[in-house]
Amino acid sequence: MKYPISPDLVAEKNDQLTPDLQKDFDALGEQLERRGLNIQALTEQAEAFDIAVPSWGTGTGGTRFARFPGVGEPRNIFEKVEDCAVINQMSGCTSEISPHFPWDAVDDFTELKAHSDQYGLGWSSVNSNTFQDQPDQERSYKYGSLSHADAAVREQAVAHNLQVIEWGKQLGSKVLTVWVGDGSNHPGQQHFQRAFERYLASAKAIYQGLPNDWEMHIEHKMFEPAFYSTVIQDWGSNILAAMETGERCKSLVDLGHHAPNVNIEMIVSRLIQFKKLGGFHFNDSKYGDDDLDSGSLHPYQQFLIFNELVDAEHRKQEGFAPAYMLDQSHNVTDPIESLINSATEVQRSFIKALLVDRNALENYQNDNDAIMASNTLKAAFNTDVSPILAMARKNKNAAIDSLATYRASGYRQQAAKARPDTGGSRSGIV
Ligand code: AFD
Ligand code: MN
Ligand code: MN
Repeated sequence: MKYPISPDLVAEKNDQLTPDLQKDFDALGEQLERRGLNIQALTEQAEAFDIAVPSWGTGTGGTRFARFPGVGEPRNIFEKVEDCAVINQMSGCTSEISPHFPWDAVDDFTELKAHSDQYGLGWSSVNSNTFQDQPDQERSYKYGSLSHADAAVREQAVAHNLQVIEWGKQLGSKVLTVWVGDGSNHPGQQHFQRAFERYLASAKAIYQGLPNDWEMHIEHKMFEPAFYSTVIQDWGSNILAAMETGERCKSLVDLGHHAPNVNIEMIVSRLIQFKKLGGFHFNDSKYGDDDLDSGSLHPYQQFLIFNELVDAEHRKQEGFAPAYMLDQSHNVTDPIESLINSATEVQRSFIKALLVDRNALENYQNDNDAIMASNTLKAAFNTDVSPILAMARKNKNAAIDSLATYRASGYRQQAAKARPDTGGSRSGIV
């Protein structure tokens, strides 16, 4: 196994931090025991938790106004894999990469798979891209792709998705995620029903080419790049499309793709109930598709989402196995640091949700005791589970203090030397 950062450095830093961690861990363990919770079991759950990193998140993002690149940015998918290996080595909970095509397309996928294998990394959902024109492309997506009025454009977009599945097969992926920018900027520009009908026909054509052990995930987004209407605007359109398309077609929830203040946890519950929750793109948002770091603004909302997920697991809800992925754009931070932090924050929400006393909550709900029901959730949310997360990292030979260890390694400075800017980075675009 190959490590981008010296395991000796990680061990040395961990050794320094272990005595204090052990004290904090034991104190928390005692407290949790009084609440009927076992810290060892929780630590094992933290160790088993995994969330995929988006390949494009390893580059500095930007807005439509400007992009201010950092140093040592990955220039191709091989270098993105190396950065993902750093994130996993430090966080201990990101063992898979989600690639975006054609951005990450290579001539030899066997070579790419061998490259990721040596770092112990796998591949999660493959993402198609019909929201941009590529240089070698015959027809334009300016007015849409899977829902375009011209059948030839729709066929081209379907063919691209089928190609992405083929690439994904070579990497060992099992999920195709489809997000389209299709929509309209002016009232009257597009016939809502006809556009949706065309989308559904295209989605079915892709689904026909989906291997039996794969899922297709549809991602909704309220606006952008279309600013008046989008074809898959909300979870309603999404679940309808997933239901029409087929059993293994499910909805993907990107936290930034809803109107402000929408109750996302309830959307999650509805999707779970109808076996249509495919997965997540985690990020945080204040205004729209901000793609801010997970848990940086609304950690309670993220916890409430995990409360629904853990509840579904607790009830052994049939067919429940959502795929977790980050989808963020890092404009002012080192993307590696943001991704390490974000993965940990999502893991934190998961562990906190495991602390909820579900029997007590159910009783309070049945008794209409609103305040105690709310306090039951708050008791879990207000517990600092940092020692559990740190111990899980230590047990997996990841870094107890991920950011400090990453900074001490000098990885970014070395990358800056090894990867002079070619002006060709295609990562972190949106
Ligand atoms: C978009 C969507 C979608 C897409 C990504 C591309 O969230 O997941 O694949 O950004 O950068 O806003
Ligand atoms: Mn997304
Ligand atoms: Mn997005």
